[in-house]
Amino acid sequence: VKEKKEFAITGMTCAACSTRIEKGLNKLEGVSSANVNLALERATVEFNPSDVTINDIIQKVEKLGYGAIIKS
Ligand code: 9UX
Repeated sequence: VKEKKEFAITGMTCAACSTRIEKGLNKLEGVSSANVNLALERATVEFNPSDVTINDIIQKVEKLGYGAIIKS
C-alpha cells in the first residue's frame, strides 16, 4: 500500500535546505519518494503507512530543523 501526502514546510531559506529535507526523508524506512519544492514550501512524500507514519515524517523534518504541517 502506498500513500501520497503533502506537507507545508517552514523554515527553508536556501536550496540546500530543500535538498537536506529530501535526502533525510528519502532515508526514512518506508518512504519511497520525497520531493521538496523550495518556492512552494511544500514536500510531497510517498510512503508505506505500515512502515512509517505521518508523525514519523513530521518528526524527521523537525529533527532536521524545519517545520512540517500535513496538508492533504
Ligand atoms: Mo542554506 Mo538551509 O545555507 O538549513 S542549507 S539556509
